[in-house]
Amino acid sequence: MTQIDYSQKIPNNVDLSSDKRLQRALEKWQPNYIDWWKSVGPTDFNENEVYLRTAVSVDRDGWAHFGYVKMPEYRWGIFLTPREGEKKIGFGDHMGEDAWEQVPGEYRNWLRRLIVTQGDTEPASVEQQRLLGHTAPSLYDMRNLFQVNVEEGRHLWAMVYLLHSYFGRDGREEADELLERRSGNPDHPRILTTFNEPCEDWLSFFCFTMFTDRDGKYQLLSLAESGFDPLARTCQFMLTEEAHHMFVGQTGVARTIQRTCELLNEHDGKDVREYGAIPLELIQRYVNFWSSSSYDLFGAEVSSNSANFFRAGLKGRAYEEKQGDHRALDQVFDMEMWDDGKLTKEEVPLRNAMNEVLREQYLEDCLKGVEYWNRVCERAGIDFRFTLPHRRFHRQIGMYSQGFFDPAGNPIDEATYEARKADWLPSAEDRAYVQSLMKPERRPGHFASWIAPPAKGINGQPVELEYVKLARN
Ligand code: BYC
Ligand code: FE
Ligand code: FE
Repeated sequence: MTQIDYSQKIPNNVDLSSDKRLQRALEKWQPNYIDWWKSVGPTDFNENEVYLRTAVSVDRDGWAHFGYVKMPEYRWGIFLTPREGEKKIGFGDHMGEDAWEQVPGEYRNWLRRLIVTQGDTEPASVEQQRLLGHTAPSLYDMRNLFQVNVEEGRHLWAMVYLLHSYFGRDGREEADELLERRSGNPDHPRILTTFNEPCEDWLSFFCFTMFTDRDGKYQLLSLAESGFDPLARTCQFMLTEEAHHMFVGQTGVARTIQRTCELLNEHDGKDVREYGAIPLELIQRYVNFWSSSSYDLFGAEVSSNSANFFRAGLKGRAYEEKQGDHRALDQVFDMEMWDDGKLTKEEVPLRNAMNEVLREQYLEDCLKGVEYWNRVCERAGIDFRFTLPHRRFHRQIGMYSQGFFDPAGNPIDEATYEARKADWLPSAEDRAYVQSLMKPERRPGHFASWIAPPAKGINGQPVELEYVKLARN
């Protein structure tokens, strides 16, 4: 029952072959997807064998198979966590009613919008990362990049399945448009801010997978609570893949820090740039940029959209079962409002604060990652400590975007902000320096100057494995 049918053109565990219309529609979308992959997915390397994991079952244990595949031949498929007994809606006004197997008519537009927004981020990230294969600091890292890319491709499939299967003609149109918008294209951009930012070096990639993929984790957790059961089960399975993406980010930054610490110790605190590594302060500025950009992805602090999604039972909190009152009807949230140039406390109806609730859950998780980086410094005997910028720092979305704040969240005036900006966010010079280090290292088991090797390889394989087989001629 949980086995995935790989004899089909589109591997799936949703019995696709029993619905010929749906199957035909998806098989029609499939070549457009492959065209999209070839034209704006990873440049080159599509002919190379990559040591990738592919989902072969939706069981918790042993769900993945590892082996060499060429990326365009990756078996992108449709996998939902199996249904468990009688599912009930777990929050909002419909709490306790049977979960929906079909789209409830009154919520159709909201639901479609949530699915489209989620779906849009997946191909966007692949587009953002398309050039990075050329400058990979090792074959191990190159493989991780491609693993993330193929799985984001699969996440797009996951949302396209829902659109095709449950939203009829407009769902099919939305699915086509998911292949038409382009990250960073001013005329036809991706929907959310962070997914239009350039991601042109590996420090950005690691920060992106640390912070932006982690937004993905929290959005998926909240959608995995959905009363629309097909969405909930789709997101549950996506979360199993997501863990590796954040591992890539967290350990990628940690290995960069470790390399810098080693050089600081070897050369007695000299400027590590002389040895081709990245100064810790510069890493902090990248952390500040990508984390704050990712804070924006939770939307405005006070949001009637978020109240509607919650009320309707479409989008809950992460780990809803651990929350107190699942209706959240009479509770309030103590919000720090930025109002007319001042911070004031105000009680906001909890449902209207759901974006902020989720952002708080996310911030706690990010903090653990930062603590992990600080243990790297500590173990090396280096004084430096990383910090997570305050949720008010450097925002483009929500009420704090109206003011200026330092990384600790203190209000400051614009002149001070402008004067200190280069201490807090990557400057053009920082970016140029990081870019100058982006020289490919393609010998198995070797690593670029700026990054330490990982503690272990992928799937119990040695670090020296030829994770991507590059043609030698
Ligand atoms: N950029 O009421 P508000 C992932 C818009 S990442 C641009 O606060 P709401 C992944 C908003 O659309 C997870 N626009 O919004 C990671 C609205 O527009 P309209 C992706 C923004 O709806 C790495 C207006 O501002 N999943 O999976 O409460 C690699 C008012 O805003 C932004 C989801 O996002 C922004 N940052 O909250 C690969 C889940 N923020 O209506 C993949 C689905 C807000 O005025 N999405 N706006 O035209 C949602 O749940 C919600 O749409 C949001 C926004 C939380 C994003
Ligand atoms: Fe994803
Ligand atoms: Fe991801």
